[in-house]
Amino acid sequence: MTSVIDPKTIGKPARPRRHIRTLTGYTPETDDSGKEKWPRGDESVWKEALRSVNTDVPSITKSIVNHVQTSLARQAYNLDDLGAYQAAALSVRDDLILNWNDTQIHYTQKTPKRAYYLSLEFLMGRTFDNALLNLGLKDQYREGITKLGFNMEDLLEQERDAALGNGGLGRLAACYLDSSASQELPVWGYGLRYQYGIFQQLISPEGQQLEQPDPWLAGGENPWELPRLDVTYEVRFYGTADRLPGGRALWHGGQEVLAVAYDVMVPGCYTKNTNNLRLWESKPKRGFDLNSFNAGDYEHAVESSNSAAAITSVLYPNDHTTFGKELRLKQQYFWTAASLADIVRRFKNIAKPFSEFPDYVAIQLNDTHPTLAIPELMRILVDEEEIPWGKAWDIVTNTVFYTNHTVLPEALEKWPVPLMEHLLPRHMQIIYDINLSFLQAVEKKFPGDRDRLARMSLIEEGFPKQVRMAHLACIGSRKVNGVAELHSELVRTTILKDFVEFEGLSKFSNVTNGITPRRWLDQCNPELSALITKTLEVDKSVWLKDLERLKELLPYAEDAAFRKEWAAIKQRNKERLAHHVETTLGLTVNTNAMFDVQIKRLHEYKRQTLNILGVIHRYLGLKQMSAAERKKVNPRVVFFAGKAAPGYYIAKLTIRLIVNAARVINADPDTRDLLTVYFLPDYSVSLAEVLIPSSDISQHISTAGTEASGTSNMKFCLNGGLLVGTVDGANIEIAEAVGENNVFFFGHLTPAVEDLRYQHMYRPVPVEEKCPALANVLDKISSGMFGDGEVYEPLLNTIRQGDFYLLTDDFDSYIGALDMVDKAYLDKEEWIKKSIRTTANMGKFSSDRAILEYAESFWSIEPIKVP
Ligand code: NBG
Repeated sequence: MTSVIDPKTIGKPARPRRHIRTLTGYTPETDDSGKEKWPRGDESVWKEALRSVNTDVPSITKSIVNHVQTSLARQAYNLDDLGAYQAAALSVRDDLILNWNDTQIHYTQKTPKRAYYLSLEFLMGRTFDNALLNLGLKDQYREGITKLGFNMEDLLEQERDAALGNGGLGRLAACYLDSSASQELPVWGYGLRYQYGIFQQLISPEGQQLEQPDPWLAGGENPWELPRLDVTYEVRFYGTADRLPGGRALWHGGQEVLAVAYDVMVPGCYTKNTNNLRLWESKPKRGFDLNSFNAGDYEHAVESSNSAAAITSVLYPNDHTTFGKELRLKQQYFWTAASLADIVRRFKNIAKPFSEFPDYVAIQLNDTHPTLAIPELMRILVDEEEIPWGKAWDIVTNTVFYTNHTVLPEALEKWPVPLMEHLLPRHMQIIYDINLSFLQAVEKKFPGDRDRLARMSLIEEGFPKQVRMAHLACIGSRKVNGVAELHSELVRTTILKDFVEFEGLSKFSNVTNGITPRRWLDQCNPELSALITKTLEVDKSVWLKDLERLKELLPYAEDAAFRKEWAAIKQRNKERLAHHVETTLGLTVNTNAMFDVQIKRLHEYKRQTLNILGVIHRYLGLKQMSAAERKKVNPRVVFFAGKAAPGYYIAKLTIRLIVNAARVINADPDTRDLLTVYFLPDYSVSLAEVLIPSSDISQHISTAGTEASGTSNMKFCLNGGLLVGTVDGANIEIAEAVGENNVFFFGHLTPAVEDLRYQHMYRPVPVEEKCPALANVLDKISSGMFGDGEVYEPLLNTIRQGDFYLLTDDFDSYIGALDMVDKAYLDKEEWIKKSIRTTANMGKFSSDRAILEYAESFWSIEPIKVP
């Protein structure tokens, strides 16, 4: 049969296709008496064959072996750890699918209001262990795996991290998914299925960061996702938008690509509820661009099919910077368009008028990356559903919510108008239309205030003009929030001040970030989790879902036997980390020393540089001491880990300095029992899971007012590590919760920062005068103590001149704080008490609390338990 295409239809938007659902959403029909009808075949034969989750060891081993035989086509003779992991993972996947299916059907039947979390990044890490713990099947699987002749820990190590994120923002999204499922909330995530996640970091012999692609899907099938080749949408780029009468427009021509869904199962903790993370992959539409194909331009057609596949090929590895790259904007539109098409389709299935859309749908924008959801929803409502502009705007602004994750100017997204006009002509029209009525309203409230209009406009004047995405996200949303108290205050008083004055304070609020205690305590620190369960005398599912229960540990700080157990667990976690370093890097770590950890993206504002300069200062001090003096010193091991954006020259120099300083310091026989430094390459979620439980102290030392929240600070404290930090982000709330005497604060406060920067600029004081100790460290680096000093000049000059991140202002008090740490650590019993009290007071920082705040205060959704 030949297919015939009407040439007139080429390049025109297709008529909306009725979506045929095959896997999710089927609901039973009822007969005349209202009884559910069995859809086909013999009901009893079906029911006999249906299975439920395998919970006993024999059915688990049976299922694993079945996958060895069939899915892997292997036998006991040729099964290695990787194969055994794959078979076990497929077996767990089967169980997850059962729960997932029941959950989706239940939601479809009950039609609750749902929330959709749109995030360009989901930093999930490994799934196997987490799934087993949430299903409550870890012990059974361990037993089964042992009986089959394998070791659980070895199999867990086989899994590759799903690293579809840069750092905190993506990991937060992953924690929120876990909490949504665990709290039985109908929440779906939407993201992109990148072929390459965050790059792998290698360190060259000179100490340079090198980047290598992360083909995380290359190992074959990913058991944690379900390809949904039947769920596809067409997404258009470029072309022309012709305005029609009545405010509508027809957008046609250009390039059309296909979005294909991959569903990732997100199991809740000790509940059947298993939510969905839908990731989109781009594919060429019918393999070719029909426009070019029809015009006889075969080569261009093939080229454009490559460019379709490129859209979801790689995660952009920049954290806190934007580059205005066309492909990045394509990613953003591709993902929001596919997600909205899917959301609208699901809404239309329940056959309600669009005026009720906000009663069924809440859309959360994770930072400005998905802001195009606002004009895209307007386009769908106005152009496709023929809803009048004003009504459509009401629907949008009652559906969308926006979370801001940074006030750093370099991270606030702006897109050049010419690029937008070219790539998304219809959206640019919509943005202009929104802007006009918005500015008219502002003018009405503040007549004649032209500066204000210029400041608030969605369009920033300049060459080229730029679209300010944060402004669009703000005016298109029902609520705007920051991620910690201080940060939300800064959002209200700095970047969105004008909007607060125009729209009123009540639209702007705060939801302090949280972390999931399932992964960040139960999974990464099983011994501590077991001790807590034993001590609280409740099932662990209880306190893991109600983290405030940790408060009940407080009295045990006074119990010497409990303290001993607590300290022994910390010690074993230190040994676990030491073992990891030994096996991966071949280095021996002194586990009798204090472990001091700073792990996060490399960024000037996070001030890893301050840390390494402090380490060098300590080293120089040790070198000057007599043997007797050294005996009194508290031995310390300092760990660093983190990736720098590939184009971030200064951050890469910091890595180089850390690596080379470590080399010199660790080799010095005078000091190496007292101070060693490690840079652990290729930081990941899995590496964090080993590092975090082992810390005595961790460092969160950003310049005041720059770190929106931070979430690793919460993870360390939950695991009984003490915090060294500046008065910034969530550090402040952590100190409030655990007590200021249990944290080590230093540095200037946020209100002082602007003045200090002014001083640096207009009344500079040489570092030699201002901070001689720091000047001495800088001199030693320049003079070649850690290899060619010239190499580091650009880094050192950022401190000597301008010093935007205030290292010269904070260095002395930083060293002072570390001295306090040394003193406090001498009193071991008191230290352990601090550690216990810290953990006990971390209940607030569960992501369950955070997600419930979103659900109740913003989305108005309720838990819905799957029976
Ligand atoms: C980051 C902030 C962190 C915060 C996470 C999660 C961006 C743009 N922001 O402080 O820097 O913890 O978001 O909210 O990645």
